[in-house]
Amino acid sequence: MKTQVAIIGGGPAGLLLSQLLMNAGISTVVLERQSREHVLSRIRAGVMEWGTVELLKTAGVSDRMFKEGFPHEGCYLSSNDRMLRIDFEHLVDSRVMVYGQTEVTRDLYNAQDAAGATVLHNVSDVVLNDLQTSSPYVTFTKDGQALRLECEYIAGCDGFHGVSRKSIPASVLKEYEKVYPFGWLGILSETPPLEDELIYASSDRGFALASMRNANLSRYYVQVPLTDKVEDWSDDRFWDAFTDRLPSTIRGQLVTGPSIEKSIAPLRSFVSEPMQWGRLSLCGDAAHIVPPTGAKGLNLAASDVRYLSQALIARFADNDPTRLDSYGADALARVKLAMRFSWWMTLLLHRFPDMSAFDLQMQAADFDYLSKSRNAQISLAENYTGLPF
Ligand code: RFL
Ligand code: PHB
Repeated sequence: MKTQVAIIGGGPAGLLLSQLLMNAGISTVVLERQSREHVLSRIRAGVMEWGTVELLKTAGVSDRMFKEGFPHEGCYLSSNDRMLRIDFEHLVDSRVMVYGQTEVTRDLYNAQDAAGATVLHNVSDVVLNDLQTSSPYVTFTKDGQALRLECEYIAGCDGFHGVSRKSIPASVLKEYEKVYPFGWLGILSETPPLEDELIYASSDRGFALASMRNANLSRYYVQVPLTDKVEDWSDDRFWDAFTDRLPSTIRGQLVTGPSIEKSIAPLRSFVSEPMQWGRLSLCGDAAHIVPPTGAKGLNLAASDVRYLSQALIARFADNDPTRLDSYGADALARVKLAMRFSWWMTLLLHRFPDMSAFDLQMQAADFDYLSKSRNAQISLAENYTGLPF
């Protein structure tokens, strides 16, 4: 098999890259380890920066999102009983779109089908070869058959546990990581959302987040110790803990019901450098992970794809390799800013097990400053709705 760009991983980053490149007349093959059903069963992100929304529009996959998604012009932060609304619209003239990652991925699969894309599922033994030459290739197994895909460039969009990052020699890779001493227990429930906008709730009992998917589908999270298992959390226990962390003024609004999904995700910040090595470019979770507090994971994947698609299009359409040469550095600079924001928002809102009385005072002062300073709110709004490219 032969293509111009081999894409490892058929999650949102890989599919979006494939769609943008195909729209520009560049051939792609996507290799995905899982089945399509499996990829579409993963419940993940829910909030998109407007830059991500615009990129999906450019890719021609935004019709359903504009019909079924919910633009939000603000969000709430609370600290015990204090509630603060961050007004994106007035502070930075921007907004976000609430539309599930699962739906984005579904829209991308449908668009790829319509474009006649080659997306191979259930592939295994993916190995990237000759990355430092102008004719790299990928070997893999599909339906018991050993196959070889020749290409000009490889995009590693295979998530945190993929093979792409590991194909860069350890002597070249630098990795920076912070593992947080807690996770998020998330549930989906067919109940009306607590509020019209998201609530990031900090309290003496820990953090909670009230998010949503649609008018009758809520997505709620609570901070839990890393040692907890999903089986430890009955629905009743979840609702008690969640309610307890909300400002008392809004507790009465909460509608509870059975959970239809429940999972725990550990929180970490991770970035590896370089994001590019020879003919391999990494995109999305393959190169970096952020804690979900700032809602940046999917948005960073989209941001990388934006830089890489433009660079590859310049390379193939205008024979201009300069943007491709600087892809790693360009993408990484924006990644680091979003990592800083996600880390800061995590520190602002969570209870860490080892917090001293001083740490607690400073965290409370951070919230107080945010509630009193329009400049601090502008900074939060600017970062949350998405920094420029
Ligand atoms: P993905 O989605 O992990 O896709 C990678 C794909 O590669 C495949 N793969 C391989 N394929 C071939 N060969 C191999 N050897 C392979 N190894 C892996 C995998 O099967 C998979 O299909 O990475 P991608 O595309 O970079 O997308 C990143 C996003 O999925 C991720 O950043 C977000 O979900 C993070 N995230 C959030 N991001 C936001 O922007 N806003 C949010 O509100 C938000 N909330 C969240 C989140 C992530 C969460 N969890 C569970 C980690 C909430 C949660 C709870
Ligand atoms: C979600 O709806 O899943 C969600 C929203 C905002 C976040 C994280 C997750 O910061």
